[in-house]
Amino acid sequence: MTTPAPKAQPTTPFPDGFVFGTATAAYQIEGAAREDGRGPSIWDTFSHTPGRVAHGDTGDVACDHYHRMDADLDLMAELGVDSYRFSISWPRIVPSGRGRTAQAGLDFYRRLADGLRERGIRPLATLYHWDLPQALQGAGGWDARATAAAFADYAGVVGEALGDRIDRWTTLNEPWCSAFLGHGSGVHAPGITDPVIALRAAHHLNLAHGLALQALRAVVPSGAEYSVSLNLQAIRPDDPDSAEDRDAARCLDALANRVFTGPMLDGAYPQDLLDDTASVTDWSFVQDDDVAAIHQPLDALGINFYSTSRVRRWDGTGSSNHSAGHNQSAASPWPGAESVQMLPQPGPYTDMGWNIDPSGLHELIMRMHREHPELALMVTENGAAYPDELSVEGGERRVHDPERIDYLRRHLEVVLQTIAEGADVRGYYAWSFMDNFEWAYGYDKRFGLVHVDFDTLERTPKDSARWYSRVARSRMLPA
Ligand code: GCO
Repeated sequence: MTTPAPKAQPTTPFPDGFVFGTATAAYQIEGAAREDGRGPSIWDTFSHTPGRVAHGDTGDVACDHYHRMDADLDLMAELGVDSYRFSISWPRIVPSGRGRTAQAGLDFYRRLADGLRERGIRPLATLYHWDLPQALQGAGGWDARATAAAFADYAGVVGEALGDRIDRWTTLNEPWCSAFLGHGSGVHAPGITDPVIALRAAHHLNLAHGLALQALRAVVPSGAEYSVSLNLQAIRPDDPDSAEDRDAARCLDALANRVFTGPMLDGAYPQDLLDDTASVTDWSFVQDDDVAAIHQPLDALGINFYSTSRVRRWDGTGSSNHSAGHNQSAASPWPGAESVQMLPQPGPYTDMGWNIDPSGLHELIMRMHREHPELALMVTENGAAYPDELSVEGGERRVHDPERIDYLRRHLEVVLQTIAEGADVRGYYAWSFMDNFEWAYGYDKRFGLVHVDFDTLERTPKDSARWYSRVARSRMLPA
């Protein structure tokens, strides 16, 4: 009989060395889209295409972080976080995707890394958070194998220039979204809806990850740590006693999770994934040594978590309701899963319409711990959008966001619980440091700890920022 794990108390301190961080991504905050030699990315093209993004919003200005970096870092230092996860904009460094590099772009991230270190905040750099240089899209984008090699070259350039001051690297952010929202449902850039391309893109992203790790390790001083951030999905069968519903969950688990963890962590694509998608593709785009190239050692796995999914076997009548859950859409992003129906989840919901269920985070952390006990884990994104209201009280600007505090607290309680149960969870990054460009939703959805007025660009820490600051400084959840 196994002894039940002790129940973590909210007053249990987080372990020594546990990292409290916040996260952002380049296109969502930087603005300065045409400055200092930056080339256009697929998100510039997509956001400037009418009908793609709510209200026609673009990242042209975003939070104007490119020009306000120092003030933003001061604000971050006031929060007392240990680490900041940001992304490097590929088209700012290599404007055409391959070839000539832009020194000004490298200088910006050098100043960012130095500014963080001066303030005692450890940088964690993501190399790809969806802003593929448009010139590469013109040459096929993630549908083209050569994009993986171009990514490795870019990783080498960045590692060479910044490896002396950044020692935590993430290759890709949420390749599921790049592959399946970008090429399956088409709600993200480049807006393609083709199941074969979606699967090929997934493979080329995997290959890019493996080649980039090799390129980084060749130039970055030893001792650096490497990871990838996956939006692993907690997929539950509607009726756990139904073999058909369990099989539907297995099918989506392969397409959402194991299509990445298979080659990256286990060194093989799962057979059931190949079987399920056989009517779509024979996977002949996977060449002989690809999986070995993808299967590189990792120091940590980043998990991005927001909500859960529920599925059942579908007889093809009615709507398959693919709109449920995090970052999914009305058109199906799931190639080969025509007989799977996504079901609406019970609430409560955030402003995204995503259900709140921290048990999904518990499930995913414990699963990864079980399957890869040697792998350190980090929650590299977790957070909630709410329609925040700014008020002025006694001359002071305030944003009261108790729901967001509750969301963060409940997920941090789960993190403590998984640590008590033996999982090696090293850190937690709240998404996001500040309100920003929420992809197809534009500026409508606010995930920040810090409020941004998108007319004046004024920043106001929300109550959740004060709360998170207490957590980061005291290393425990306040009673
Ligand atoms: C993602 C991205 C972030 C999002 C966040 C909220 O998960 O989609 O990594 O860029 O803004 O997740 O949707």
